[in-house]
Amino acid sequence: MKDKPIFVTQPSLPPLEEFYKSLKIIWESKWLTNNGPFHQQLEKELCKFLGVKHISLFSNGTLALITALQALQIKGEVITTPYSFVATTNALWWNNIKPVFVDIEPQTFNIDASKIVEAITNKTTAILPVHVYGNPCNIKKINAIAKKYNLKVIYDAAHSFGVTLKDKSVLNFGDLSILSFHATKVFNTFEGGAIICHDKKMKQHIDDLKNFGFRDEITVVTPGINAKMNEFQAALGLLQLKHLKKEILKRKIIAEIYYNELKDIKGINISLPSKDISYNYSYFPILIDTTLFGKSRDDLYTFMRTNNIFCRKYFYPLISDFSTYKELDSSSSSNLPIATEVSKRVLCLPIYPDLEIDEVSRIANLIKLKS
Ligand code: T4K
Repeated sequence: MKDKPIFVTQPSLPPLEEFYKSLKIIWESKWLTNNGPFHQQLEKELCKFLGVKHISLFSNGTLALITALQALQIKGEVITTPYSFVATTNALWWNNIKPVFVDIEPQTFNIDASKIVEAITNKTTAILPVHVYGNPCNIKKINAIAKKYNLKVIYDAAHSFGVTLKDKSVLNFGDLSILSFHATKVFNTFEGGAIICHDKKMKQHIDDLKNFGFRDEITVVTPGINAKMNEFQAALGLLQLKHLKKEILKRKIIAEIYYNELKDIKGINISLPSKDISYNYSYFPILIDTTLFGKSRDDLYTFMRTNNIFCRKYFYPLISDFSTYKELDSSSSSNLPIATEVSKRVLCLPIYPDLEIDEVSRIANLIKLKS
Protein backbone atom coordinates (compact mmCIF):
# COMPACT_ATOMS: atom_id res chain seq x y z
CA MET A 1 0.00 0.00 0.00
CA LYS A 2 1.29 3.48 -0.88
CA ASP A 3 2.15 5.69 2.12
CA LYS A 4 -0.37 8.42 2.85
CA PRO A 5 0.68 11.85 1.57
CA ILE A 6 2.53 14.10 3.98
CA PHE A 7 2.25 17.81 3.31
CA VAL A 8 4.58 20.58 4.43
CA THR A 9 2.10 21.39 7.17
CA GLN A 10 -1.23 20.35 8.60
CA PRO A 11 -3.42 22.56 10.77
CA SER A 12 -3.87 21.77 14.45
CA LEU A 13 -7.44 21.68 15.70
CA PRO A 14 -8.89 21.46 19.21
CA PRO A 15 -11.06 18.43 20.12
CA LEU A 16 -14.36 18.85 18.25
CA GLU A 17 -16.39 18.46 21.49
CA GLU A 18 -14.71 21.60 22.83
CA PHE A 19 -15.73 23.56 19.75
CA TYR A 20 -19.34 22.31 19.90
CA LYS A 21 -19.73 24.13 23.21
CA SER A 22 -18.57 27.42 21.65
CA LEU A 23 -20.80 26.87 18.62
CA LYS A 24 -23.79 26.33 20.89
CA ILE A 25 -23.14 29.70 22.55
CA ILE A 26 -22.90 31.41 19.14
CA TRP A 27 -26.09 29.69 17.91
CA GLU A 28 -28.02 30.69 21.03
CA SER A 29 -26.81 34.29 21.20
CA LYS A 30 -26.99 34.82 17.42
CA TRP A 31 -24.04 37.20 17.84
CA LEU A 32 -21.89 36.29 14.84
CA THR A 33 -19.47 39.16 14.27
CA ASN A 34 -18.78 42.90 14.90
CA ASN A 35 -16.71 42.85 18.09
CA GLY A 36 -18.69 40.08 19.80
CA PRO A 37 -17.85 38.49 23.17
CA PHE A 38 -15.48 35.83 21.78
CA HIS A 39 -13.67 38.51 19.78
CA GLN A 40 -13.23 40.68 22.85
CA GLN A 41 -12.04 37.76 24.96
CA LEU A 42 -9.55 36.60 22.32
CA GLU A 43 -8.00 40.07 22.11
CA LYS A 44 -7.51 40.06 25.88
CA GLU A 45 -6.08 36.55 26.03
CA LEU A 46 -3.76 37.10 23.09
CA CYS A 47 -2.32 40.23 24.72
CA LYS A 48 -1.56 38.13 27.79
CA PHE A 49 -0.24 35.12 25.90
CA LEU A 50 1.96 37.13 23.55
CA GLY A 51 3.08 39.78 26.04
CA VAL A 52 1.85 42.75 24.00
CA LYS A 53 -0.17 45.83 24.92
CA HIS A 54 -2.74 46.12 22.13
CA ILE A 55 -3.97 43.77 19.46
CA SER A 56 -6.65 44.22 16.80
CA LEU A 57 -8.03 41.06 15.24
CA PHE A 58 -8.49 40.74 11.47
CA SER A 59 -10.15 38.35 9.06
CA ASN A 60 -6.72 37.48 7.60
CA GLY A 61 -3.09 38.56 7.65
CA THR A 62 -3.14 40.23 4.23
CA LEU A 63 -5.91 42.64 5.24
CA ALA A 64 -4.04 43.31 8.48
CA LEU A 65 -0.97 44.28 6.44
CA ILE A 66 -2.94 46.46 4.01
CA THR A 67 -4.65 48.19 6.94
CA ALA A 68 -1.38 48.66 8.87
CA LEU A 69 0.00 50.64 5.91
CA GLN A 70 -3.20 52.72 5.84
CA ALA A 71 -3.06 53.31 9.58
CA LEU A 72 0.37 54.92 9.29
CA GLN A 73 -0.49 56.69 6.00
CA ILE A 74 2.50 55.13 4.27
CA LYS A 75 3.11 56.43 0.74
CA GLY A 76 5.85 56.64 -1.92
CA GLU A 77 8.50 53.92 -1.59
CA VAL A 78 8.90 51.22 1.03
CA ILE A 79 12.02 49.13 1.55
CA THR A 80 11.22 45.45 1.85
CA THR A 81 12.49 41.92 1.24
CA PRO A 82 11.99 39.87 -1.92
CA TYR A 83 12.25 36.67 0.16
CA SER A 84 8.73 36.25 1.55
CA PHE A 85 5.23 35.15 0.65
CA VAL A 86 3.85 37.40 -2.08
CA ALA A 87 1.25 38.93 0.29
CA THR A 88 3.99 41.10 1.85
CA THR A 89 4.57 43.05 -1.38
CA ASN A 90 0.98 42.79 -2.60
CA ALA A 91 -0.05 44.81 0.46
CA LEU A 92 2.21 47.63 -0.75
CA TRP A 93 0.81 47.37 -4.26
CA TRP A 94 -2.76 47.62 -2.94
CA ASN A 95 -1.76 50.87 -1.22
CA ASN A 96 -0.18 52.26 -4.40
CA ILE A 97 3.28 52.11 -2.82
CA LYS A 98 6.42 51.18 -4.74
CA PRO A 99 8.35 48.26 -3.20
CA VAL A 100 12.13 48.63 -3.14
CA PHE A 101 13.77 45.25 -2.67
CA VAL A 102 16.88 44.82 -0.56
CA ASP A 103 18.92 41.61 -0.38
CA ILE A 104 18.81 39.18 2.56
CA GLU A 105 21.29 37.76 5.06
CA PRO A 106 22.60 34.29 4.20
CA GLN A 107 22.09 32.93 7.75
CA THR A 108 18.65 34.22 8.79
CA PHE A 109 17.16 34.82 5.31
CA ASN A 110 15.87 38.16 6.67
CA ILE A 111 16.43 41.56 5.07
CA ASP A 112 20.09 42.58 5.33
CA ALA A 113 19.92 45.67 7.53
CA SER A 114 23.40 46.77 6.43
CA LYS A 115 22.04 47.27 2.89
CA ILE A 116 18.97 49.32 3.80
CA VAL A 117 20.55 52.79 3.92
CA GLU A 118 21.79 52.64 0.32
CA ALA A 119 18.20 51.93 -0.83
CA ILE A 120 16.73 55.02 0.87
CA THR A 121 15.61 57.81 -1.48
CA ASN A 122 13.68 61.04 -0.85
CA LYS A 123 10.49 59.05 -1.51
CA THR A 124 11.15 56.39 1.15
CA THR A 125 8.64 56.50 3.99
CA ALA A 126 8.94 53.12 5.69
CA ILE A 127 10.64 49.74 6.04
CA LEU A 128 8.61 46.53 5.79
CA PRO A 129 10.82 43.67 6.98
CA VAL A 130 9.64 40.08 7.47
CA HIS A 131 10.71 37.81 10.33
CA VAL A 132 11.10 34.96 7.85
CA TYR A 133 10.11 31.52 9.24
CA GLY A 134 9.57 33.34 12.57
CA ASN A 135 13.28 34.06 13.02
CA PRO A 136 13.66 37.71 14.17
CA CYS A 137 15.27 40.33 11.92
CA ASN A 138 18.16 42.50 13.04
CA ILE A 139 15.70 44.63 15.00
CA LYS A 140 18.30 46.83 16.70
CA LYS A 141 19.88 47.93 13.44
CA ILE A 142 16.56 48.40 11.64
CA ASN A 143 15.22 50.55 14.46
CA ALA A 144 18.37 52.69 14.49
CA ILE A 145 18.08 53.31 10.73
CA ALA A 146 14.38 54.12 11.03
CA LYS A 147 15.09 56.62 13.77
CA LYS A 148 17.94 58.29 11.91
CA TYR A 149 16.04 58.63 8.62
CA ASN A 150 12.62 59.23 10.15
CA LEU A 151 11.03 56.11 8.66
CA LYS A 152 8.18 53.98 9.98
CA VAL A 153 8.71 50.25 10.52
CA ILE A 154 5.99 47.66 10.02
CA TYR A 155 7.10 44.12 10.74
CA ASP A 156 5.44 41.36 8.77
CA ALA A 157 5.45 38.88 11.65
CA ALA A 158 3.08 36.44 9.93
CA HIS A 159 5.36 33.54 10.96
CA SER A 160 6.30 34.81 14.41
CA PHE A 161 3.45 33.81 16.71
CA GLY A 162 4.87 33.33 20.21
CA VAL A 163 8.50 34.06 19.27
CA THR A 164 10.50 35.98 21.87
CA LEU A 165 13.87 37.67 21.73
CA LYS A 166 15.63 37.88 25.11
CA ASP A 167 12.26 37.00 26.71
CA LYS A 168 10.47 39.88 24.98
CA SER A 169 7.90 39.30 22.23
CA VAL A 170 9.26 40.25 18.79
CA LEU A 171 5.87 41.86 18.23
CA ASN A 172 6.83 44.71 20.55
CA PHE A 173 9.28 46.22 18.05
CA GLY A 174 8.69 48.65 15.20
CA ASP A 175 5.64 50.89 14.88
CA LEU A 176 3.32 48.01 14.05
CA SER A 177 3.55 44.25 13.56
CA ILE A 178 1.12 41.98 11.78
CA LEU A 179 0.33 38.31 12.37
CA SER A 180 -1.37 35.68 10.22
CA PHE A 181 -3.64 33.04 11.73
CA HIS A 182 -4.06 31.13 8.45
CA ALA A 183 -4.66 27.36 8.55
CA THR A 184 -0.97 26.77 7.79
CA LYS A 185 0.30 28.81 10.73
CA VAL A 186 1.41 27.80 14.26
CA PHE A 187 -1.73 29.43 15.66
CA ASN A 188 -4.72 29.23 13.33
CA THR A 189 -8.30 30.47 13.32
CA PHE A 190 -8.92 28.84 9.87
CA GLU A 191 -8.21 32.29 8.36
CA GLY A 192 -7.29 35.24 10.52
CA GLY A 193 -4.75 37.86 11.40
CA ALA A 194 -3.91 40.75 13.69
CA ILE A 195 -2.15 44.07 14.05
CA ILE A 196 -0.12 44.70 17.18
CA CYS A 197 0.38 48.31 18.23
CA HIS A 198 1.71 50.08 21.29
CA ASP A 199 -0.86 52.71 22.25
CA LYS A 200 -4.58 53.05 22.79
CA LYS A 201 -5.07 55.81 20.23
CA MET A 202 -3.52 53.76 17.43
CA LYS A 203 -5.58 50.72 18.46
CA GLN A 204 -8.75 52.82 18.15
CA HIS A 205 -7.65 54.07 14.73
CA ILE A 206 -6.95 50.52 13.51
CA ASP A 207 -10.29 49.31 14.90
CA ASP A 208 -12.03 52.17 13.05
CA LEU A 209 -10.22 51.29 9.81
CA LYS A 210 -11.19 47.61 9.92
CA ASN A 211 -14.87 48.45 10.56
CA PHE A 212 -15.70 50.79 7.62
CA GLY A 213 -14.50 53.76 9.67
CA PHE A 214 -17.57 53.57 11.94
CA ARG A 215 -17.07 54.94 15.44
CA ASP A 216 -20.74 54.65 16.30
CA GLU A 217 -24.06 54.19 14.46
CA ILE A 218 -23.92 57.56 12.75
CA THR A 219 -20.26 58.59 12.78
CA VAL A 220 -17.73 57.59 10.13
CA VAL A 221 -14.33 58.93 11.16
CA THR A 222 -12.26 57.52 8.28
CA PRO A 223 -12.88 55.67 5.00
CA GLY A 224 -12.36 52.19 6.39
CA ILE A 225 -12.64 48.70 5.01
CA ASN A 226 -14.33 45.56 6.30
CA ALA A 227 -11.57 43.35 7.72
CA LYS A 228 -13.19 42.12 10.93
CA MET A 229 -12.65 38.73 12.49
CA ASN A 230 -15.94 36.89 13.14
CA GLU A 231 -17.11 35.06 16.27
CA PHE A 232 -16.55 31.61 14.77
CA GLN A 233 -12.87 32.39 14.18
CA ALA A 234 -12.45 34.05 17.58
CA ALA A 235 -14.09 31.16 19.46
CA LEU A 236 -11.80 28.72 17.70
CA GLY A 237 -8.79 30.90 18.51
CA LEU A 238 -9.57 30.79 22.23
CA LEU A 239 -9.55 26.99 22.16
CA GLN A 240 -6.39 26.83 20.04
CA LEU A 241 -4.61 29.00 22.57
CA LYS A 242 -5.20 26.46 25.35
CA HIS A 243 -3.23 23.81 23.45
CA LEU A 244 -0.56 25.98 21.89
CA LYS A 245 2.39 25.56 24.26
CA LYS A 246 2.10 21.76 23.97
CA GLU A 247 1.84 22.03 20.17
CA ILE A 248 4.99 24.16 19.92
CA LEU A 249 6.81 21.60 22.07
CA LYS A 250 5.82 18.84 19.63
CA ARG A 251 7.19 20.95 16.78
CA LYS A 252 10.44 21.40 18.71
CA ILE A 253 10.88 17.64 19.08
CA ILE A 254 10.40 17.16 15.34
CA ALA A 255 12.90 19.94 14.55
CA GLU A 256 15.46 18.31 16.84
CA ILE A 257 15.07 14.95 15.13
CA TYR A 258 15.52 16.51 11.70
CA TYR A 259 18.54 18.45 12.91
CA ASN A 260 20.25 15.43 14.44
CA GLU A 261 19.53 13.22 11.45
CA LEU A 262 20.54 15.72 8.78
CA LYS A 263 23.27 17.91 10.28
CA ASP A 264 26.16 15.72 9.10
CA ILE A 265 24.97 15.23 5.52
CA LYS A 266 27.34 16.94 3.11
CA GLY A 267 25.60 19.64 1.09
CA ILE A 268 22.71 20.17 3.51
CA ASN A 269 22.80 23.38 5.46
CA ILE A 270 20.53 24.04 8.45
CA SER A 271 20.45 27.47 10.09
CA LEU A 272 19.26 27.48 13.69
CA PRO A 273 17.87 30.56 15.45
CA SER A 274 20.34 32.04 17.95
CA LYS A 275 20.27 31.07 21.65
CA ASP A 276 18.51 34.24 22.86
CA ILE A 277 15.45 33.40 20.74
CA SER A 278 12.57 31.31 22.00
CA TYR A 279 11.40 29.90 18.68
CA ASN A 280 8.05 28.53 17.47
CA TYR A 281 9.38 25.94 14.97
CA SER A 282 6.91 27.11 12.33
CA TYR A 283 9.06 25.93 9.40
CA PHE A 284 12.05 23.65 8.88
CA PRO A 285 14.02 25.02 5.91
CA ILE A 286 17.15 23.30 4.61
CA LEU A 287 19.54 24.61 1.94
CA ILE A 288 20.90 22.20 -0.65
CA ASP A 289 24.35 22.66 -2.15
CA THR A 290 24.08 20.75 -5.42
CA THR A 291 27.81 20.09 -5.75
CA LEU A 292 28.29 18.72 -2.25
CA PHE A 293 24.93 16.95 -1.98
CA GLY A 294 25.22 15.46 -5.43
CA LYS A 295 21.65 16.37 -6.37
CA SER A 296 19.88 19.69 -6.79
CA ARG A 297 17.09 21.09 -4.60
CA ASP A 298 14.65 20.37 -7.43
CA ASP A 299 15.89 16.76 -7.72
CA LEU A 300 15.25 16.26 -4.01
CA TYR A 301 11.86 18.01 -4.19
CA THR A 302 10.75 15.69 -7.03
CA PHE A 303 12.18 12.58 -5.37
CA MET A 304 10.29 13.37 -2.14
CA ARG A 305 7.05 13.91 -4.09
CA THR A 306 7.38 10.50 -5.74
CA ASN A 307 7.48 9.18 -2.17
CA ASN A 308 4.36 11.14 -1.27
CA ILE A 309 6.24 13.75 0.79
CA PHE A 310 5.16 17.22 -0.30
CA CYS A 311 7.94 19.60 0.76
CA ARG A 312 7.65 23.21 -0.40
CA LYS A 313 10.05 25.69 -1.99
CA TYR A 314 9.19 28.57 0.35
CA PHE A 315 10.22 31.16 -0.99
CA TYR A 316 10.79 30.45 -4.66
CA PRO A 317 10.38 32.36 -6.91
CA LEU A 318 11.44 35.60 -5.25
CA ILE A 319 8.66 38.21 -5.11
CA SER A 320 10.85 40.49 -7.25
CA ASP A 321 10.70 37.84 -10.01
CA PHE A 322 6.89 37.80 -10.25
CA SER A 323 5.95 39.62 -13.48
CA THR A 324 4.21 42.61 -11.83
CA TYR A 325 7.22 43.44 -9.68
CA LYS A 326 9.82 42.58 -12.31
CA GLU A 327 8.21 45.08 -14.67
CA LEU A 328 8.48 47.69 -11.94
CA ASP A 329 12.25 47.30 -11.62
CA SER A 330 13.86 44.90 -14.08
CA SER A 331 17.32 45.45 -12.58
CA SER A 332 16.32 44.30 -9.10
CA SER A 333 17.31 40.63 -9.61
CA SER A 334 20.95 41.56 -10.16
CA ASN A 335 20.98 43.43 -6.81
CA LEU A 336 19.71 40.41 -4.92
CA PRO A 337 22.42 37.74 -5.21
CA ILE A 338 21.90 36.13 -1.78
CA ALA A 339 18.11 36.01 -2.03
CA THR A 340 18.38 34.59 -5.56
CA GLU A 341 20.78 31.87 -4.40
CA VAL A 342 18.79 30.95 -1.28
CA SER A 343 15.50 30.75 -3.19
CA LYS A 344 17.11 28.28 -5.63
CA ARG A 345 18.48 26.11 -2.84
CA VAL A 346 15.78 26.13 -0.15
CA LEU A 347 13.40 23.32 0.69
CA CYS A 348 10.97 23.39 3.63
CA LEU A 349 10.43 19.97 5.19
CA PRO A 350 7.09 18.90 6.71
CA ILE A 351 6.68 20.07 10.29
CA TYR A 352 3.46 20.11 12.31
CA PRO A 353 2.45 18.82 15.75
CA ASP A 354 0.66 15.68 14.55
CA LEU A 355 3.50 14.51 12.33
CA GLU A 356 4.42 11.09 13.76
CA ILE A 357 8.00 10.58 14.92
CA ASP A 358 8.48 7.54 12.64
CA GLU A 359 7.28 9.65 9.71
CA VAL A 360 9.92 12.27 10.58
CA SER A 361 12.58 9.55 10.59
CA ARG A 362 11.30 8.19 7.28
CA ILE A 363 11.56 11.66 5.72
CA ALA A 364 15.12 12.08 7.05
CA ASN A 365 16.05 8.60 5.78
CA LEU A 366 14.72 9.37 2.31
CA ILE A 367 16.91 12.50 2.21
CA LYS A 368 19.94 10.41 3.29
CA LEU A 369 19.10 7.86 0.60
CA LYS A 370 19.15 10.57 -2.06
CA SER A 371 22.51 11.99 -0.93
N1 T4K B 1 3.06 37.55 5.16
C1 T4K B 1 3.73 36.39 5.14
C2 T4K B 1 5.19 36.41 5.41
C3 T4K B 1 3.06 35.19 4.91
O1 T4K B 1 3.75 34.03 4.88
C4 T4K B 1 1.66 35.22 4.68
C5 T4K B 1 0.96 33.99 4.41
C6 T4K B 1 1.00 36.45 4.72
C7 T4K B 1 1.74 37.61 4.97
C8 T4K B 1 -0.46 36.59 4.50
O2 T4K B 1 -1.24 36.05 5.55
P1 T4K B 1 -2.73 35.47 5.24
O3 T4K B 1 -3.46 36.52 4.48
O4 T4K B 1 -2.58 34.17 4.47
O5 T4K B 1 -3.31 35.27 6.63
C9 T4K B 1 0.31 29.36 2.40
C10 T4K B 1 -0.74 30.17 3.13
O6 T4K B 1 -1.96 30.26 2.39
C11 T4K B 1 -0.30 31.55 3.49
O7 T4K B 1 -1.12 31.96 4.58
C12 T4K B 1 1.14 31.58 3.97
N2 T4K B 1 1.60 32.91 4.22
C13 T4K B 1 2.05 30.91 2.94
C14 T4K B 1 3.49 30.90 3.37
O8 T4K B 1 1.63 29.57 2.78
P2 T4K B 1 0.19 28.20 0.08
O9 T4K B 1 -0.37 28.65 -1.22
O10 T4K B 1 1.53 27.59 0.07
O11 T4K B 1 -0.84 27.24 0.85
P3 T4K B 1 -1.37 25.81 0.47
O12 T4K B 1 -2.84 25.88 0.32
O13 T4K B 1 -0.61 25.24 -0.67
O14 T4K B 1 -1.08 24.99 1.79
C15 T4K B 1 0.17 24.42 2.09
C16 T4K B 1 -0.06 23.00 2.63
O15 T4K B 1 -0.76 23.06 3.84
C17 T4K B 1 -0.91 22.13 1.72
O16 T4K B 1 -0.07 21.42 0.85
C18 T4K B 1 -1.62 21.20 2.66
C19 T4K B 1 -1.67 21.96 3.97
N3 T4K B 1 -3.00 22.49 4.26
C20 T4K B 1 -3.37 23.71 3.74
C21 T4K B 1 -4.62 24.23 4.03
C22 T4K B 1 -5.04 25.56 3.45
C23 T4K B 1 -3.87 21.77 5.05
O17 T4K B 1 -3.53 20.65 5.49
N4 T4K B 1 -5.10 22.29 5.36
C24 T4K B 1 -5.52 23.50 4.88
O18 T4K B 1 -6.62 23.94 5.21
O19 T4K B 1 0.16 29.48 1.02
